[in-house]
Amino acid sequence: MTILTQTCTPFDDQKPGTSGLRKKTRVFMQPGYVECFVQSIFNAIGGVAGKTLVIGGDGRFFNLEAIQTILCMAAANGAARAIVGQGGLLSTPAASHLIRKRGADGGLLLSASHNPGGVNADFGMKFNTPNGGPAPEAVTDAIFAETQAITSFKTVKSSDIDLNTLGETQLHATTIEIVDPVADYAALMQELFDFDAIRAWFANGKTMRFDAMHAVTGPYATTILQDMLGAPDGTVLNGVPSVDFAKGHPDPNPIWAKPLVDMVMADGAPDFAAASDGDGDRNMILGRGVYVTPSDSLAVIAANAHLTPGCAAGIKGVARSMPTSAACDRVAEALGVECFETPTGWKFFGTLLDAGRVTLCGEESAGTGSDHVREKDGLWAVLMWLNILAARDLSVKETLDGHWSTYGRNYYSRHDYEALDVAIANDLMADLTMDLETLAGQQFGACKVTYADRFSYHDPVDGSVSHNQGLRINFDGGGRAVLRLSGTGTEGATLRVYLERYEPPEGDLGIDTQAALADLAEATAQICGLAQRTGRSVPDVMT
Ligand code: VG1
Ligand code: CO
Repeated sequence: MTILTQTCTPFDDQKPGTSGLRKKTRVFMQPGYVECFVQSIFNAIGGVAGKTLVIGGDGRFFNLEAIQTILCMAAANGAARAIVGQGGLLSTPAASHLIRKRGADGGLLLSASHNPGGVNADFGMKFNTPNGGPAPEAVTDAIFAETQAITSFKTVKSSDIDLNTLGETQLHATTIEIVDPVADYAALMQELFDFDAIRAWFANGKTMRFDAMHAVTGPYATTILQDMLGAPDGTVLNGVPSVDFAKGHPDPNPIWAKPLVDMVMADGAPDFAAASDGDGDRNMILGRGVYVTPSDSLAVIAANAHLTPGCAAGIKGVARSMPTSAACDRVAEALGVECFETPTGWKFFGTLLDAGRVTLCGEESAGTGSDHVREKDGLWAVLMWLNILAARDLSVKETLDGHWSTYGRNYYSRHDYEALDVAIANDLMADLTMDLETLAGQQFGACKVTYADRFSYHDPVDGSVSHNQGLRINFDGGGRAVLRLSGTGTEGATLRVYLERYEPPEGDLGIDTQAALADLAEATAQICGLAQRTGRSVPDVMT
């Protein structure tokens, strides 16, 4: 088989964001585009000769084509083995587990996560390192540098590899191994959670709905919840992955998973409901009549994790992204364990997890996970909740109310302003950055700024520093607003405004969230001149 060296043009793109490269699908479909990025990854990690790679994606449009391209390039670049999920499928957490379990040298994960899929929607690709986690900044910077200089890639010509039949085939000197995408992951979940207790919970007539949103978790949830845990058929909704997620937006939040939220708020609601995103790393937790914010979910998990076999010895520490609410900080304090505040993006948890400093991690954007893998894990969070509910014999609402009456409540909401003009959004952030120091002591409506700063992170494990990770405005009385620009959007700029206010256990724990944060939202809009600059007075999405 001849190895072909073909020319390509360097990228003129901006730097990949928090989760690798995300673009319109048609951008990825341009001849040589995937090749250029993949060769850049290979070059940046010192080549793949003799190495083992895990490859899989969330099944969206172009997943299979991209995998065929990658396999030809892996063969041309001398990879020893490519482990591929059957049908090209691997959820992000399952891929993370497979990389770790098989001692692979890394993985290529194909997904644009919660972004819509289809020829006119989004596609994405990222590299995970041998620890199973998303590449840290040093590696993504090296990949980016390669994309700016690359002039050629290596490939072989081959007819399509059969991705549907389990077993091994050979492509040039590379062994291609097709594996069941669910089996290893399901076995890991069985080790971490008390499946007998959860099975008994279902057997006692408790009900659940899991919305896979036509994305990758369908097969995982069906196997684990229905086949292994005995939940009746019909527990998993939208469980067959589709290339365009049935034209939906596979983002498990109250906007995009509204039918599920409506279901738990209506008569005849199930005891528990949950959803996951395109690639299976996010989660939404619901109970009868109640939505649990991701920040609260992390805190509840931290307070109860010891009830599950995987965390029976207690947790070592907790880490949360900076914009995530401080609800888990209070639990960490009560448990006497460390709590870390990291920049947005799972890659920043990797060093803490590898060093054994933390057991649990979470982000306000519906990401929760633990040291069992190096990605956030949607189904893991769902099983964690099921295990807690079964162990405590409480409803979701009782669990949450009990938590607040012990620790107090961090009212929390994120307001997203999407598809803004990039220059306007950049100017807003730049001007606010300039003004930060002058804000202290100023009154905006009902709120007075105490201090404001720009978040830089000093990794306590490897000493690396990441600057410019969001603007923080703190208000009298403990309220807080955080502003940052999204690194995962594919259209214009997305401004995220994160609002938070703490109410102690003896305070009013039953206020409507948006009402509780209205003054803070108003003050923040005034501070950054939101309406004048963007012409927007209401966010596109509030979670
Ligand atoms: C968003 C979230 C962030 C998350 C990232 C990837 O990033 O805010 O918390 O880690 O998506 O999640 P940004 O830069 O758009 O705010 V996933 O499920 O899309 O891999
Ligand atoms: Co995701």
